[in-house]
Amino acid sequence: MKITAVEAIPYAIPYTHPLKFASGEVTTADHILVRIHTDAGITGIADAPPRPYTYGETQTSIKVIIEDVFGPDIVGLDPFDREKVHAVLHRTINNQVAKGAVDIALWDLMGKALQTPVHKLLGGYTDSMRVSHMLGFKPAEELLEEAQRFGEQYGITTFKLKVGRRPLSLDIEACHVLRKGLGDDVEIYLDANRGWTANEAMEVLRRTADLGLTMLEEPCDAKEAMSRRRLVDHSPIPIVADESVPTAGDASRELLSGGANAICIKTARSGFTEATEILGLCTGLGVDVTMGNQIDTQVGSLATVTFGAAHRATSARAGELSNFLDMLDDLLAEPIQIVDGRISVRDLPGVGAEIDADKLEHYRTDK
Ligand code: MUC
Ligand code: MG
Repeated sequence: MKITAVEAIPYAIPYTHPLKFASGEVTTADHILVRIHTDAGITGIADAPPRPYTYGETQTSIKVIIEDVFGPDIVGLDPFDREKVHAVLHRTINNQVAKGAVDIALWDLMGKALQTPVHKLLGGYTDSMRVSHMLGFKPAEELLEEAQRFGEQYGITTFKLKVGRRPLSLDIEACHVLRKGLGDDVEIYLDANRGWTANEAMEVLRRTADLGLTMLEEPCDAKEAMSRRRLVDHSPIPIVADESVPTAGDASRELLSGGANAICIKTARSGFTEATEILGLCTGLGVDVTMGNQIDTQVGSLATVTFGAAHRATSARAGELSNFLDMLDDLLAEPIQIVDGRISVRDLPGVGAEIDADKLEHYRTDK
């Protein structure tokens, strides 16, 4: 089987309400749908969500690097020769979201060619994941109402609260209101998206110490090496590296330098291949992992659940899989269902993301 063409299709689907966090805000899913075609008549599919404020990639940059740089150099290669494809991708540094989508589309091709679901090829550990819902910036009472609604409607009992605001009391109050309103059995953890300094994060941990929070993600810029290491050393809960660790090399640096003691894996920026390397590093070192959400569509969330359910360590914690619920629509032909707080893998060849052709035609912005 040979790759014959690589397409990077821009599309835009509005959100019903914006998701706000310390480093940005999302009002529209202005993503890229990647399609890799082959001479076997099989097409691999993946979604690329640009996060310009995080990684610097935009919808345009992802389209251009895939169509003008990566695509022409992987045409003619066999999708099963993954190392050859990765040798091409690795010549270029950064551009992790574009590379991640190419990688997932390759795995989709391999699964389809073998008539096997990719979650089986990757590890086949379990067939569903518990869902964690991400709560963006809102007044504390509205956050509580959203969490209670998601609990009642979908059975979700794990929430990641976006923090990183100043004054610190805004987020500290939100933590107290959520814990009081949700009770002790609900898991709550925090993600500051680099909004604080390490010392501010330390103060927040002190002032929320009695709330049973389970993790603090990317509290400050990982480059604040010394104070971040002090935070990691003194924190009673794991300090999770997220945007500082898109590659296995980044994860090694943060873990070995003491900048983090847990790692968030996102398939959108690491693909399945690099995510597997990061996971091996973490399990080898005895470090916890979480499956993160890059504010993914249903197509992207299916990729996350495919990888997450495939391995023991990635399915141990709830994965961040539900933010697509804030989108007005999606490209996925068969919508994802959240049942009793869980999302199941699809027992279809490949990743199982069948695209609704009419919706793609409607939402694509290049025609
Ligand atoms: C997260 O975990 O940080 C926000 C920005 C981004 O790149 O991903 C999201 C969620
Ligand atoms: Mg994060």
